[in-house]
Amino acid sequence: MDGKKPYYVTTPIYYVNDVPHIGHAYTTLACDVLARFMRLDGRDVKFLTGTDEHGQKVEKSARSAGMTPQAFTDRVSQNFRDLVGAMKFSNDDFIRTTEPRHVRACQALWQTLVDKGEIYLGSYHGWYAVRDEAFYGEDELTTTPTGRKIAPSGAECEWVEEPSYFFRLSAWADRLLAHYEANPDFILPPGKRSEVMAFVKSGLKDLSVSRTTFDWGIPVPGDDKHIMYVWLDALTNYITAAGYGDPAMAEDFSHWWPADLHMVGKDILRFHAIYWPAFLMAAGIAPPLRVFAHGWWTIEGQKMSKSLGNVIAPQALIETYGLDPTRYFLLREVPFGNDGDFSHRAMVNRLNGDLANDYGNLVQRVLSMIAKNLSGIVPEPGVLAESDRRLLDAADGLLGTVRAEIEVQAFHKALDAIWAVIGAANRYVDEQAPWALKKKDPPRMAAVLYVLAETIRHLALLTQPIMPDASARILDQLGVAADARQFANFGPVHALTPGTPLPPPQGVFPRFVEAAPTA
Ligand code: ME8
Repeated sequence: MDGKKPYYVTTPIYYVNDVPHIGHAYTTLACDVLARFMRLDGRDVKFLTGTDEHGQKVEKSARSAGMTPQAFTDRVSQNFRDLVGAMKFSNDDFIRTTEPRHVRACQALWQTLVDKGEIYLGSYHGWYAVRDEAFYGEDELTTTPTGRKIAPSGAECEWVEEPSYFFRLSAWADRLLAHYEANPDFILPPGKRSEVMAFVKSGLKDLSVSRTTFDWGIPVPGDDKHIMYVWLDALTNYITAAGYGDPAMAEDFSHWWPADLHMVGKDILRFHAIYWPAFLMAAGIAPPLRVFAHGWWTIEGQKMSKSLGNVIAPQALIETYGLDPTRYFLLREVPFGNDGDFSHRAMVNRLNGDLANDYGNLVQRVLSMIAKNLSGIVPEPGVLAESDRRLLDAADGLLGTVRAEIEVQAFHKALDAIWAVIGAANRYVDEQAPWALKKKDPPRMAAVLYVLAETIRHLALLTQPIMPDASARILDQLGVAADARQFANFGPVHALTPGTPLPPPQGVFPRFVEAAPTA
């Protein structure tokens, strides 16, 4: 904590009953890119992910695996930690809701809500979907010919009748609406904000926040027949990790909270944009600054499901296409916030088009000309022409553009802007034809290659958050020191130093070649 502006970003905490797939990797990847970007931009970053380990759904999965819930969650939580390693996520913390720090924070929040008169004892009777760990009103359900009740998410509901504590959610509708009005960017994208507002305007009922018919969860303070509703438990993770409920961490909590961003899938927006700010406001805690709901991926046009057998493990993508192309594809292919489809064809087009042909080829051409024609030494720029300045200014100006897009989680637009400069740089190579200048005008060839190398330095600095390995390899090949890769090194002041010897160039983005069909 050194006076730099803090940036706190969180992923949803994942249910451990599932194996990690591309949907989970997507959410965490978006946060990873934000966290890396903000660190490079000089912010003090906290990036949190973790696992949601309590509740009926996890208890059921443990039982069918023939294990105790604790042993089961200890084992499967590891799958999500392995994903962190495989995708090179740079999270600063990994929270498990079974940890003592989290139990303490949940009980502290509960007690505060009780003290403020926001929780009361009653009894619940209604529909509950274990798959979603959510309560549904009769009017939201459809009935199958055999009488089964199905939630809008497709999850089957069961009838529940039991004593329960309630949170006075109904009393918070007006204050929630006032909060959305006063903070137009609290929920993004805007279409999702309208949906949430319409839902709140239609009226909120008090929310059942404890259960008595199973016991895998956090006991209600002073009444341990009840365990806390798993969503109250799960949402609290965001403040647990910031230090809430631990007097020794009061200073950390005021440093990190409110979080800058909770990144979530559209399926769980209601919990984050309605319940969570209401719990927090009721406890006298500031709501997070933003909740962004991203879209869902389908696979080759189909919903991903275990029964269809089309669930894609991120590790499989990494093995087939490489880590950086996978990271690039996921954030480039689909406007962030929309649903998207993953297909092999689309992936190969991006890999061979944007990466190999555009970015890779630019880097490769320039570095090999410097190696061949200039003995691998950064040349003197000499006097710059108008066209040189134009390209350098475009590269320098990218930081502001990309920063503004990243600020609103528009990854695709940030990448569009970067690729526009890659396109301009490739056109500049063709126009200037440095290969033809070798004999005709060597100082001009040196100037052109210097301008290009400097442009590539800017591009590689900016692609670090999305493609950390490839960008590092490019910066290595340009002789950019490890401590000169922050965005503060943008612009002419920190330009490449003429006379610096460069290592021999190596390709960074190989083309994807389809395996020959086997007979
Ligand atoms: O909901 N496309 O956890 P979860 C894109 N434990 N994203 C997808 C996806 C897909 N096909 N499938 C899943 C929970 N996701 C709760 C969260 S937070 C306090 C508690 C992503 O394991 C998406 O972000 O079901 C979704 O919100 C998240 O995985 C849900 O993970």
